[in-house]
Amino acid sequence: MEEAKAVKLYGMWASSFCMRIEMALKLKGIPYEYVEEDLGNKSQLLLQYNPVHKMVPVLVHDGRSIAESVVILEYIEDTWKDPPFLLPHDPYMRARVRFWAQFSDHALVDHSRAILKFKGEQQQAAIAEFRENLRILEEGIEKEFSGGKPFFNGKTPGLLDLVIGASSCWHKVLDEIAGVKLITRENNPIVCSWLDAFWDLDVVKATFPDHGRLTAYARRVRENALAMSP
Ligand SMILES: N[C@@H](CCC(=O)N[C@@H](CS)C(=O)NCC(=O)O)C(=O)O
Repeated sequence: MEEAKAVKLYGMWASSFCMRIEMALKLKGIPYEYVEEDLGNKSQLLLQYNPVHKMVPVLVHDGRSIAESVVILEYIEDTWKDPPFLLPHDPYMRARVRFWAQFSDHALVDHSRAILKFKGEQQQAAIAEFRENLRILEEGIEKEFSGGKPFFNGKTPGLLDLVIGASSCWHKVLDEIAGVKLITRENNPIVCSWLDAFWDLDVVKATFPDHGRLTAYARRVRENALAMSP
């Protein structure tokens, strides 16, 4: 109980950035307390813990806060040193994991947001960019992590698996909203077979929100965004 008090995660149920952290904590077996934030009415504590970005996730460990999901994942790995490991031991391969995690956040997540919030030509352009970046990612990780099976990290998922994998619950929602199939077995065989293994993990099943609830939430976000666009 004392230990559970030591780690708190400030999150929001629909945020895949927060899901990454929940999955990492569960994988590592770290007890934590989850605090749901209302992003429309952020708590004073969230503003105090993340004054720069004012975003979730924030991890608070023994009263000290850490923001930015990838920074938090690295902190978890550096602090709880027992297996399963989230990063490879070799410094070069660790750097490659960080590179692709950063690429994925910019090249996939940013375009996912655009697919959700735009329509017409802008949405079509975001879909095309997403697909092209997924192709680049698939080619890159196949070359660099082909030894890693079934995960990029090997037998157990690591930082890169969590970063790319947590977003995948949103890809299914975007398929429905945009009437497309962003990831297909035909175009993305490597990503698809890796996703099969990822979705099969108990920690993933226990963390991903209900698809219907997430889709309803996404439709509301989209309606608001479209209502505000000129
Ligand atoms: N780069 C950040 C992104 C986190 C992020 O975008 N959080 C969103 C929820 S998905 C948020 O807190 N948004 C509130 C806001 O923008 O005011 C990370 O990796 O942690």
